[in-house]
Amino acid sequence: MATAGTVVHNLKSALHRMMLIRRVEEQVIDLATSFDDLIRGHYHVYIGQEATGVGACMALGPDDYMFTTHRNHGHVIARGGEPGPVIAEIIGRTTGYNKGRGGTFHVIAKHLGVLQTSAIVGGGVPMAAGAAFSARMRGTDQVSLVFFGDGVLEEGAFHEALNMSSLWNLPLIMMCENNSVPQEGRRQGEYPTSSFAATQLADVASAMNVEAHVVDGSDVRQVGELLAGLVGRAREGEGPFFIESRINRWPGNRGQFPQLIGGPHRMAWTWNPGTADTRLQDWLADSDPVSLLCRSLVEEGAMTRKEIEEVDAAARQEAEEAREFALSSPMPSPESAMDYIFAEGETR
Ligand SMILES: Cc1ncc(C[n+]2csc(CCOP(=O)(O)OP(=O)(O)O)c2C)c(N)n1
Ligand SMILES: [Mg+2]
Repeated sequence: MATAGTVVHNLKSALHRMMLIRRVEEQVIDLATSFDDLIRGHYHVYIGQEATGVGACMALGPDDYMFTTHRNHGHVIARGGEPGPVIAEIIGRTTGYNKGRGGTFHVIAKHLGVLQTSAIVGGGVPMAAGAAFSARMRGTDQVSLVFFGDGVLEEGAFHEALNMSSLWNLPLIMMCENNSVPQEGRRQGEYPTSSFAATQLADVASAMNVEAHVVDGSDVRQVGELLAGLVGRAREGEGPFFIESRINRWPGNRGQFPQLIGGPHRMAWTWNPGTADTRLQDWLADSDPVSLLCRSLVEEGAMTRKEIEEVDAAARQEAEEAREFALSSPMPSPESAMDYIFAEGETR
């Protein structure tokens, strides 16, 4: 049974994971902007969504499955991935989790139950339903959790997987990260575009007899507690479940490419949002999951500012070392271009 002590311990490790994600993503943005062609094409970061990934992954067991999207870096670290092989994968090095073959969109980590990723909007949901079906067929108690964005509800693959997983009571958890930007007349978290007919995303799941929940995506405790209950119930055969995690998008993620407004995050901004760039202030005060957790831990007397800053310094150092590890790792040789194409080859 969880005691107050274990709750604080879990929150400290959640804080560390969330800070690690943020510091690694800052390195990714720096690598993409300081070097030509190190990351080829587009890339996406998970800054501002850390509480959803970490809170959800805290609830999973070691044998469970996790599927992710174009924002996979943060999900893989939330699941326990090491930052070195994650950054190495992103920049295409042989020491990456997928030996540099996947790049930023495909940080696949089979040893963590991350069997595949999909940058196709909606692509992860049927794969996750398939893994849940496989667990059912094999008689295991594994759960399959899939992260996806609100845009996925516009894709047919989502609706087919929702329907089949409901009919078959699959141990599937559909975690929708709704980071849509609120528009006038809509409350935060309501879907703002004219290209989706439902106002409340959860209604879509409910119509398919899938139990649906809405959670504050800036609050790692809320996400963690909800998911702990749902993962346990999915294991007992009560799935599937749909969750809408409402996220106020990080202002640096509003353009086509991520932008570190005012540079890497400073802890002074956490303690006093008014010291940050004006574009960040409201977000830091009301919505930044890292800053909200830091301030609440201090207010509750669970940690001091100094202790929190030490956790951050450790995360920053890990991210810097991961960057150096990745940059000093070799690119795959041209002769190896045909390796790992077929299943009988060496896989990790
Ligand atoms: C089927 C498909 N259509 C379009 C795209 C291009 N695309 C990449 S990310 C993205 C936005 C997805 O929105 P959402 O699922 O809400 O995720 P977010 O980026 O907001 O986290 C789009 C349209 C794609 N990858 N796949
Ligand atoms: Mg979105």
